[in-house]
Amino acid sequence: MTTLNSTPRADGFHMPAEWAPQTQVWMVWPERPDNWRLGGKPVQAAHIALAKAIARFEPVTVGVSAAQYDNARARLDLPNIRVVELSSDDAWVRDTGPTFVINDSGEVRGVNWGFNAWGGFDGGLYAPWNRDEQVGGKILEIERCPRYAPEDFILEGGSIHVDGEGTLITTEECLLNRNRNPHLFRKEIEQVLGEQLAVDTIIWLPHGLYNDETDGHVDNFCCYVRPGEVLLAWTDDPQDPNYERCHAALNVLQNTPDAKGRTLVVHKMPIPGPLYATQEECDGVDLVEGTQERHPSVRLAGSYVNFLIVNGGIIAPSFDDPLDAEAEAILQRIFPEHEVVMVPGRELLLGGGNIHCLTQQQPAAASR
Ligand code: KQY
Repeated sequence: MTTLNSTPRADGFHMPAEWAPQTQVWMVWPERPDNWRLGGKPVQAAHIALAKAIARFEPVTVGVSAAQYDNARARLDLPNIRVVELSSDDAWVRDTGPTFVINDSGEVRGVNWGFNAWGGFDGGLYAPWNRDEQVGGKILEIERCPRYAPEDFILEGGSIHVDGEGTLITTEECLLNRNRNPHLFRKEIEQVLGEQLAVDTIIWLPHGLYNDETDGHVDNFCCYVRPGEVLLAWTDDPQDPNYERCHAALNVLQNTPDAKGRTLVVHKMPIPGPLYATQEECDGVDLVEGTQERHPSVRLAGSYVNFLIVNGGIIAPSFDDPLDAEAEAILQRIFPEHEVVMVPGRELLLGGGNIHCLTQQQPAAASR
């Protein structure tokens, strides 16, 4: 595999926005029994529904362990879905996969970040994570994409969103957490992001969503919907622990010009629930020391913002919640040219994330 010594910015590459044309979406088969209840069987059904929904719009590749290969291959024998053997520690390819970058002459490369399972031995979610750490490099090798591998830098794809025009949104709660890159100051983190993704302006939201076990990934809280416009998870209820978080984020978003000098338009998306796992759902998860325990008293970080943009479609989670219809209507209003498809997201949420966290789009670089 070719590892480049330069940086994407120096070579004329940048991270495109999610709405840029894509060649495929990557997913990784969920199976670890200390994260997914009942040996992963309910979430595997939800994962198949998700892969099918995406495959209506573009090809999907699902990476699967040797142990689950036969099962996944048989169940995913569906149009537009490719299955490849790929070891991992869990299914969160948004975070373990590469961040693809493109240039103006039709080339695609990848940034292969360091990964420490959302905090290593200081609040991380499981150990070991060595198979997860290899996922990005393996995907790039399968795709014959040259890779950049920034040294000594931990980053998960779910902790950033870009507009493709020079601005990146992230959260202080995650990127400035001492369990990610404690050896770097904010300015140094900004420099790495600037070089690796070719962004000029970083908008720092103080927090992500309450109880998000990733330490507040932005992809569960706020995302770009087009240049100059974002969608923010929102509550008007001062009793909701998200109230302060949402209002603090709105304040930053309305007062930080982007790289093009624009003041952002902020759309609001209600937060479902509050949602909780049932005792039965928690009891279905294996207890393993060092892995996140599940308890019915702990509010789940459910969010409609955790959706994926594909070619012509928006794939968003539903939660059997009274707000599902409103969320779908908001997405359809914001994306009038896309078909909004709601996919059951509860089983995905029980594992600690949702659709955006479980997918990684691969951009198609059209020659200009
Ligand atoms: O949401 C994500 N990006 C990852 C969540 C990991 C949860 C592991 N239990």
